[in-house]
Amino acid sequence: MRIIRYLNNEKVPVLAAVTNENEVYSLPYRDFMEMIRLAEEKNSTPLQLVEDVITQSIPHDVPYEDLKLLVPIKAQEVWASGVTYEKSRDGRNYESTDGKLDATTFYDKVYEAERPEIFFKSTDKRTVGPEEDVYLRSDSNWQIPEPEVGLVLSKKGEILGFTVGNDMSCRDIEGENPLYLPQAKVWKNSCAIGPAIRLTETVEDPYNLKIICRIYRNQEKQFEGSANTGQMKRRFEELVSYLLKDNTVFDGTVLLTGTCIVPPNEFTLQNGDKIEIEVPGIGKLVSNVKSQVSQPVY
Ligand code: DO4
Ligand code: MG
Repeated sequence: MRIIRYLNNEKVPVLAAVTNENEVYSLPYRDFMEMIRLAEEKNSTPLQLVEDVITQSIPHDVPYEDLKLLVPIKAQEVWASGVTYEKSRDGRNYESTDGKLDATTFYDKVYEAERPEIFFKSTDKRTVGPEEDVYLRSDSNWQIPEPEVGLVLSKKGEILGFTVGNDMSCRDIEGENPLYLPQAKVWKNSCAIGPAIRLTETVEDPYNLKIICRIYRNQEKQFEGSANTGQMKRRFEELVSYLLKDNTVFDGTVLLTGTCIVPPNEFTLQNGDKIEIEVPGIGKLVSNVKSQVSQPVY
């Protein structure tokens, strides 16, 4: 069972459930977290709550594919984990050593260490949803999407659901100096999540989720890569436990869990590219890449 938000004909955001058969049922809750809280109050589960609504209603007459989807949750904060897959470690080693690796790096160490890398990625205002624009940084010449599975968390750290995320990244800025990480990761529209949240109770094996990334330029596919969460070095609960340590975590926080797909080293995103990140069973997150003119907002 997946939970989405879409814009109805009156331009009002509506929460809805999508079944495995892609039938859409509007839900009588303002947002994802209201549904979770209500399930808790009723001593029920989110899945049970949704199934009760479904048995008492009829599916939407507009097909899922035709809905104007919105970001599935307006997460106050998005955090991210890094170097949780070998592929990311190798990519970071390449960009930080100009491909001339001859010693142990920070990235080798964090891949092996007990403490994972966790960083602040985004806020609600910087995060976009399906079919929206992700922006390029004007001071970077080497930018890529990072396709990642995202965990939707309660403030207590329960994993309420799984979504798809894009941790847009500047390889040149991070490669120049790891202290530049916040600039390599955080800017306007540098994070996308969606199109849906798959309820945890309906995910059979979270360590067997396939992730596929495709990048198109002028309608032609420039890149396709795939990976599986089974390749991850760490456990989801382990990442969540470090995020929670001595921290205030808000209901509906999203934690991205690291990338395992890195386009070839000579590849950089361009204005007009289209990115598709698909996790079968959750959905396909489509983003349009746009250059932005660097304008300070006062
Ligand atoms: O150390 C940099 C961050 C790496 C990252 O974002 C990832 O592995 O997904
Ligand atoms: Mg990442």
